[in-house]
Amino acid sequence: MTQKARLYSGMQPSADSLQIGNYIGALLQWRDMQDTYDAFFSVVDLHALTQPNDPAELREKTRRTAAQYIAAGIEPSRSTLYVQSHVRAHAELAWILSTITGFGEAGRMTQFKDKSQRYGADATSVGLFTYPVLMAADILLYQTHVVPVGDDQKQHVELTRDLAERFNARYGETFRVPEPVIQAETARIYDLQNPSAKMSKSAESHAGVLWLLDDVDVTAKKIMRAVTDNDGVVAYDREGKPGVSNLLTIYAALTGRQIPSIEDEYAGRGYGDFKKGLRDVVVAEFEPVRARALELLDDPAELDRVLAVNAEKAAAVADETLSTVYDRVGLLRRA
Ligand code: AQP
Repeated sequence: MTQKARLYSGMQPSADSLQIGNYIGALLQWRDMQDTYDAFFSVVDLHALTQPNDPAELREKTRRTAAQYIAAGIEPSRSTLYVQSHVRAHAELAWILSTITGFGEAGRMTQFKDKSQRYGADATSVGLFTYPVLMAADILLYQTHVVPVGDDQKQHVELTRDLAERFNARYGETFRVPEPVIQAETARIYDLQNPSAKMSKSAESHAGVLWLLDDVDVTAKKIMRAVTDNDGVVAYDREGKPGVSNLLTIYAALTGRQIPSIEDEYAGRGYGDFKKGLRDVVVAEFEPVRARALELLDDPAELDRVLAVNAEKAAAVADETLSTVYDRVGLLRRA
């Protein structure tokens, strides 16, 4: 039997619910890839610490994120679905990699530059600066072949590749150099109230965010109130008609249909009908996922047990890599 290539990806538990962009841009693709690859999906709680968090809420968000992975079809018996902090090797390898990362190199990461500018120097932590190094550790620990990510994470995967090559050149072949799989632009979802901004868990206003765990009537209302334009034509034009184009993207992604066929269906029918159609599609998609996630969250002990089993599977792989790394860099083994 040929060995499957390994895949690694993760999401931050940065909200009580995931949003439809996480679902379309990540979870649906993960679900489709989990049989082709030996897939590792992590809830990256250590990364979430780079934002201020209430400890009890972070724990709850971590469980909720894991429950939504499972509810969306990531099966813990087919994929390794675990919580990042349950595998200590992540933080340990991040330290080692930080010692071979240039200060200037880390400072060039655009996500850090954007976020640190937004927060100001005093509210910007060193953790936010080294975030991409922790991400590199996540990926390299599993000898990953492919990393499905959004376009905004491409630079972090490039850094991961550079660090892997640098380490290998300095200490001998240790890490597989991973390839990014960049999500198609057609999988990028924008805020329903501000369709020039990416939909985000940490958006300031929730009015334009479709949460997986929201009540269906809340979701329906948000879709009916989505920003469109004045020409009344259901047509895709990302520049000229960003609101309608975004709704078409969601419609197409959830139904598997091509955008022109949806445009044809709603030709001459106006935005009201189109939004009702989309509302029905989204509600039908979300309802079973929401119900399953809430059911899983009703039994946290069982969910924690599943996560613990998967953390052990992950740790077995990660510890092996870390132990090689410790030897290569010259750390004395404990007798
Ligand atoms: N709007 C989006 N459209 C398509 N894909 C998206 N993703 C996020 N937003 C969209 C994908 O979901 C995964 C989430 O990764 P993350 O939790 O590490 O953080 P993120 O990319 O920054 O996502 P958010 O929702 O915007 O979270 P916050 O607000 O916490 O930063 C990734 O695969 C991403 O591409």
